[in-house]
Amino acid sequence: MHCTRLVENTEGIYRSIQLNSSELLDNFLKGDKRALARIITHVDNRSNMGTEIMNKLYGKAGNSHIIGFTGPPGAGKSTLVSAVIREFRKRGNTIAVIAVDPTSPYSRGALLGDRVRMLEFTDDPRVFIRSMASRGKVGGLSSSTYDTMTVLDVFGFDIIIIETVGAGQAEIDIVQTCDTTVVLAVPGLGDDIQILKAGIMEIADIFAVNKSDKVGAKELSILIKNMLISNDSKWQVPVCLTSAINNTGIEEFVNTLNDHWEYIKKKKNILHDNRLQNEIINRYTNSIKKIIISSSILNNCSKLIRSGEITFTDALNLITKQLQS
Ligand SMILES: Nc1nc2c(ncn2[C@@H]2O[C@H](COP(=O)(O)OP(=O)(O)OP(=O)(O)O)[C@@H](O)[C@H]2O)c(=O)[nH]1
Ligand SMILES: [Mg+2]
Repeated sequence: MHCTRLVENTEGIYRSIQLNSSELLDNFLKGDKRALARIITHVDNRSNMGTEIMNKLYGKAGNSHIIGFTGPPGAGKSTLVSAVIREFRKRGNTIAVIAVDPTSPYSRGALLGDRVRMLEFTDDPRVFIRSMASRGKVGGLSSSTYDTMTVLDVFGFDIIIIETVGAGQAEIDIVQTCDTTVVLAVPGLGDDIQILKAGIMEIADIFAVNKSDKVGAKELSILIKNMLISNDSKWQVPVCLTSAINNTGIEEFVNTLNDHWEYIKKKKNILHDNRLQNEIINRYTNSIKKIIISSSILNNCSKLIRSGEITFTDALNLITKQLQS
């Protein structure tokens, strides 16, 4: 017991002082970054104190510009995010980053690389970086990631960036959660395949063709532009060329992020709407699956379809009716 506590004491002396939730919350609301880190740990561990604090914070969020960065592994997401942090800091904005690892459930801590890359910001009190595992929820963002976003929002960060490897569901979750979704593409990966991957064109508010110092970047940006279906919306998805390591195109890219924020701000979906929707859908999906699996209706209907007694549509209607009753 004692040992466990010691292991958890990653924030030093501060952690050994036992604060109750309202003291912790007071410090947090005064802008204490250690209190922020501690609250996130509580939220991540799903502790009672975490839940207690979250219930007080839910109503206060909604001011930060939440930006999602997604794209294939190694596209330069973390490097680009670092360059973006530098640019936003130059402009006086405060910024928090959550690096989500959606890949494997057993690789907690695998994002050490990202942490190391972003070490240059550890002394800046206006930058906060946290790595989180997506932990279980198939490919998507975990509940504690949503909660962490809320915590960071209430703390008052102007910008919150979520970095996630493009892995299907995580991308979709990002769109539902972020105000601005940036999709990274890089030359040399077999262009069309990476872009055409399930619905990626639809989710991007902004494309960043990173590694623009490499051969084929310009061609790739033209290809993407041509693939973008122009719609009636006032926002036409821009394709930015960036070279994160050479710091080129970053100013323009950050201007584009701000342009989208100006465009979307008025109709910003408060995080909770999306999260409530996601969680309710998950809950219902799970309970519906349980009902279907535990009943014989699926099996019976399949038999009836096979024997020609009912059609597929009849079966669908029958099952839906049963679920609603
Ligand atoms: N040539 C070139 N290399 C870059 C650029 N941006 C990043 N890289 C390199 O690409 C490699 C991967 O960069 P990361 O920032 O770790 O990429 P990532 O997308 O965050 O990777 P994961 O988080 O592992 O998916 C590193 O070696 C970077 O130095 C760029 O603009 N040009
Ligand atoms: Mg990364």
